[in-house]
Amino acid sequence: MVILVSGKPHFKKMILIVFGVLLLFPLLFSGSYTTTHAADNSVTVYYKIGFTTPYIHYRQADGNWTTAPGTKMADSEVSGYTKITVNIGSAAQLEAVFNNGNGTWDNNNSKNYLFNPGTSTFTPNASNTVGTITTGAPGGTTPTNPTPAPDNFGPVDWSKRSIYFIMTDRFSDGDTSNNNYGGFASNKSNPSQWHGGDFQGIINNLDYIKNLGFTAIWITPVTMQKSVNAYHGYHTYDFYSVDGHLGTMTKFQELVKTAHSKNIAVMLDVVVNHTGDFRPTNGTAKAPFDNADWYHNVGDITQNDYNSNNQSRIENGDVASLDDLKQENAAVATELKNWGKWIIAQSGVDGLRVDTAKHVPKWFLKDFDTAVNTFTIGEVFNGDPAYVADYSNYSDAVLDFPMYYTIQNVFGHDGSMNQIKERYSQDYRYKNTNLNGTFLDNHDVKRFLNDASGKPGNASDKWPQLKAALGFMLTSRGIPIVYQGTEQGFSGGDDPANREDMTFNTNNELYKYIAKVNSIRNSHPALQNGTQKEKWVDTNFYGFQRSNSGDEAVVLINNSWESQTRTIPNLDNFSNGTVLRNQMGTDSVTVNGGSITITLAPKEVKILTK
Ligand SMILES: [Ca+2]
Ligand SMILES: [Ca+2]
Ligand SMILES: [Ca+2]
Ligand SMILES: [Ca+2]
Repeated sequence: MVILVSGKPHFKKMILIVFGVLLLFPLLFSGSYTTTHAADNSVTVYYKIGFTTPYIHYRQADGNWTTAPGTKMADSEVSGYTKITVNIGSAAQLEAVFNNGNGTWDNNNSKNYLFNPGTSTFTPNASNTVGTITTGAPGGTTPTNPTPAPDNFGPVDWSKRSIYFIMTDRFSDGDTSNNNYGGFASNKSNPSQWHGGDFQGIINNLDYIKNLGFTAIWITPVTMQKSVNAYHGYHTYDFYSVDGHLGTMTKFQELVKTAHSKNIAVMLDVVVNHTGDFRPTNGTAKAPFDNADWYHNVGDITQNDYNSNNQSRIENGDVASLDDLKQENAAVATELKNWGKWIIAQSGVDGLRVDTAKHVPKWFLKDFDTAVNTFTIGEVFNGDPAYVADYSNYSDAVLDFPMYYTIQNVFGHDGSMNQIKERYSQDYRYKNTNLNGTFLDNHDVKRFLNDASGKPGNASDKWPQLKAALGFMLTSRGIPIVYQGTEQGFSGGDDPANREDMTFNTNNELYKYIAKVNSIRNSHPALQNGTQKEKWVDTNFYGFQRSNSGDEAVVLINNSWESQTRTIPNLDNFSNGTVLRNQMGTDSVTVNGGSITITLAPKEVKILTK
């Protein structure tokens, strides 16, 4: 039935007419309300968009009808459909009619539509007469794009992996047709705008990454953005859509499957702390994140909040005006967890990097980790292990910011190796340091080569410092993470200078160096997740041994600009006369009474194995 109303002056009259019709029918179906159901008895309805702005007028859990025109239906994760979930209390079915919010109705010829508990999809008839109801979400039980076929990759032991970190927009443009998606044009001459990198570009360069020796990639967030400046992906507009600059969900699935075929695991960056900066003047993120009650809205976190370690402000305030999500609203927590499960099921990724974790309540990080049932590693941007390490009890692991600062001091500024000993002295605070994400730099800080002091008297000579840092990081405890471009000698400063467009020169000396260290790491379980014992430390020299089920490796690092000779005693598990070969070169050394005497060139790293 269609009730034509030509304009607002007739609106009250329309409501009277509508109620005259609708109030009768609930009585006809009153028998539906005699069955007792659980309190969480709910109905989810997908509405295939016929009315441009559809409303659903329905009988609520208390048996009363909504006030006409009812509830505006929110966009769903399925393109072309809106969606609503209604608690029907003790009712057996949901009774509902649809309208355009302005007097045009579709109400099953005045008999109301009836939806069973669970999920249904309603498709209006093209001529807007009686529509049809099918069980399940649009296209079947999976509420959107094709589910990737299982590729038997299985659960990933992240403690054995090494990660290459990709900022997708700045990596490789494999499909120029998507560069101006949504009207947000790519402009490579502006470092703060989209540059065109995409999933296809990553697919095209997976062998570049594999040959560099990495066994995993971490990619920046894939959710739909809504800004010419949100190329990085951290300003979500629509959680349930993939940003078109990067490609489609189908292309994302292809990326994951292709990576898996090359034994490369995939970690996805996710942001559950905030959306983009939409409130208060630019609307909100897309439904269902379009409710004011879903945000804290208590203003920005101030420098004073950080300085005074005001954790409630750090968790509830906005990070740089980004709209802070209110996880203590149960609807928000549920939606974020459902979204996390959905994006994993859809894409087939193997783990999540949780952005801005120190701004998210710890209890929610734990809930989220449990719900998504995969590996989660939190970004807790803080140099104090006493603050950072506790987060490893809520996510599976944390990015090791304290170690980042230590590496910067020791290797970037020729600091004392005793700082490494000091850093390791705090390892007891973490749940499992073999899962700490270690890094020299990332997209939020100056690149190592920008910050490093260089050789005394020749400050531009920084590569020896970088190689020593890489040699340490790629062999020591934790999951090593290398930011794209490190292997090309990129040296950008603060954001956005540190987000250079990639180049792919496999002859670069740094590319070859990383590939070499990674190949040694990949063939030695001791260097992946073996136990680690310090064997030598002084100002200029550090040595450690790692052991794993009979596999042994000794790593020695000279952090000075002069050659250094040391006798390292007390090595484990080597019989007298054992020859240890330096896998980074051609030299070898013989174990004598558990000791070796060895000379390292300036800034040299040696990796000794049998
Ligand atoms: Ca592109
Ligand atoms: Ca927060
Ligand atoms: Ca805001
Ligand atoms: Ca987990």
